[in-house]
Amino acid sequence: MKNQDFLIKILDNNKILNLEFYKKLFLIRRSEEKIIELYPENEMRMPMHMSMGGEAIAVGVCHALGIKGQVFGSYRSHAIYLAKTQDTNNFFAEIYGKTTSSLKGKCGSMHLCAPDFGFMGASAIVASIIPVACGTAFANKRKNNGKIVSVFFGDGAVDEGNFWESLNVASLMKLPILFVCEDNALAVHTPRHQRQGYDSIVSIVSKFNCNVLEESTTDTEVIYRKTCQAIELIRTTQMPCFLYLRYYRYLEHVGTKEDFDAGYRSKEEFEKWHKKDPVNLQRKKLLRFGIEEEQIRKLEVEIEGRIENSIRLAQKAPFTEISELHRDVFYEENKKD
Ligand SMILES: Cc1ncc(C[n+]2csc(CCOP(=O)(O)OP(=O)(O)O)c2C)c(N)n1
Ligand SMILES: [Mg+2]
Repeated sequence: MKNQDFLIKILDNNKILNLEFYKKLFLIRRSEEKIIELYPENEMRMPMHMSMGGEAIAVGVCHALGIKGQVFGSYRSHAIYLAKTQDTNNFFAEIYGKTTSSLKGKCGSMHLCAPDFGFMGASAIVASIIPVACGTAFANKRKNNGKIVSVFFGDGAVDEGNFWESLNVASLMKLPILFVCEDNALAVHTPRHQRQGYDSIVSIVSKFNCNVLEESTTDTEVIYRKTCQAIELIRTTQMPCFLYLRYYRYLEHVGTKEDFDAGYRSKEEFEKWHKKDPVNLQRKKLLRFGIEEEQIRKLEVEIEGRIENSIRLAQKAPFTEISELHRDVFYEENKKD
């Protein structure tokens, strides 16, 4: 292949990759915007921890891991679920608590999972999923199946013993695991500097037998490439990797509203981050690649149609029968107390 053809091929591949990122980012953003619109109707009967602002992390990391890559998340996992599955039918059926969801409405927004797509589970107890992810990584290592587990958690999870014990075990046992710390500098309303007796988590984790990478960006492609580097490091060094990524949470800790009047953070800070909003940034990138505005809009309309349709189906679907309550859950049938 001539040099020029080779360059064109690379550019084409990059364009396809970035288009793929945009489709996922837009799907996640519009799905959450619909939740904001419809939540006040009180038909989605569950707390909502929105991903808005952090979409680039879920899309970049999950794309690098691929469908087979196993991931675990927290109660803030809408973006991970949709990045992994792009399945808005199941997503909306689940958050409307309906039987048409493959989870039958028993998990809700905080405990989303899709094992067929490698999204293995999520927990609302801060940091509690990290040791579960380590256990899965240990099983993969024992089976020698080449799989890499990734676990997403917030900066608040780093305040928990569970995190440090897991990091220690993963470093000691050389587990094939990618720790993804999504740092929005807040645990509910408490800023990081009021909770942590050190300045840099990265410098402490570096003392473990664990690779460390960090990035502060809203560019999905940069996060994707960092994750590819992390996966390569896990494979070549046979050690875990800690990927530290900063982002800004757009909405209140739980709920669908902005909370800049709550007094713990400023609108100016939001505006600074919003200038480099991950979805807008990616859209501009597509235009720079020469993709026409009309083409992008067509794509967006198609995705919006899919979301609207999923919502209509979810609204019309029946609730799960009471007889389902104890199916698919750990339950001691004969326990009498
Ligand atoms: C073990 C435990 N302690 C306290 C809580 C209450 N709680 C829910 S979310 C949260 C903050 C977690 O912050 P972070 O891990 O940074 O995640 P973020 O919400 O910022 O995504 C706390 C303290 C909990 N769910 N679990
Ligand atoms: Mg946080």
